[in-house]
Amino acid sequence: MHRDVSNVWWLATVLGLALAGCGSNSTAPSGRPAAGQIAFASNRDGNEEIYLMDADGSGVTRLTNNPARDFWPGWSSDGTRIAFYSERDGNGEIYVVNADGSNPLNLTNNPASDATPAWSPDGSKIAFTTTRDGNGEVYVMNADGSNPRNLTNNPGWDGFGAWSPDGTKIAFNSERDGNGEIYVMNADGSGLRNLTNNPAADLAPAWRPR
Ligand SMILES: [Ca+2]
Ligand SMILES: [Ca+2]
Ligand SMILES: [Ca+2]
Repeated sequence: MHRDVSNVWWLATVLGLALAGCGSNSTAPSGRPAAGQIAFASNRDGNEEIYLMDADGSGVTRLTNNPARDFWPGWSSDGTRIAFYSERDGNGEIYVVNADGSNPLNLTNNPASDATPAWSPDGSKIAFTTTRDGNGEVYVMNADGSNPRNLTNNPGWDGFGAWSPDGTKIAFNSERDGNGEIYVMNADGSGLRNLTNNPAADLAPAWRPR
């Protein structure tokens, strides 16, 4: 089943957006708010952009600024960078920007939709969903965009890769049996296992952190 992953904005909303801590507003030794910061998407300027705010809602900063849709923020585990989805070149691509908004980099470049970036726990790789092969697949690329490779490779819709905390496995959503199921595979695509098996839609896996 072909499905354009750019049309699942609703799912990003259902899943919740990238949350990094909650609590008081004091400053940690790192210089960041002790309670953390929250990346989110908003169309308050007329189209979707990536924003950052402190956990009490203060310090709102816009990290992107272009007329296309930018959403789906995902933090690097060290909190220095945010991967996100953007349509600024006319179709969905994965970009990365520093947490201060500097140095935006385009990591994918093809006419298909590339979406749902998820950073590996060690920061070296980014999993994403792409339709470049004609249907949704889970790909992994190096964090600089090099060496993209297809981990799923079947005619059903596969997407929404989620890393295990130790970085050895990726859970994902697949419709290869005709409806949504949760699967898990090793981070190189081997060792595929089907974890759910029922006629209802199972989707949007999220691995519990350590
Ligand atoms: Ca925008
Ligand atoms: Ca693309
Ligand atoms: Ca597929």
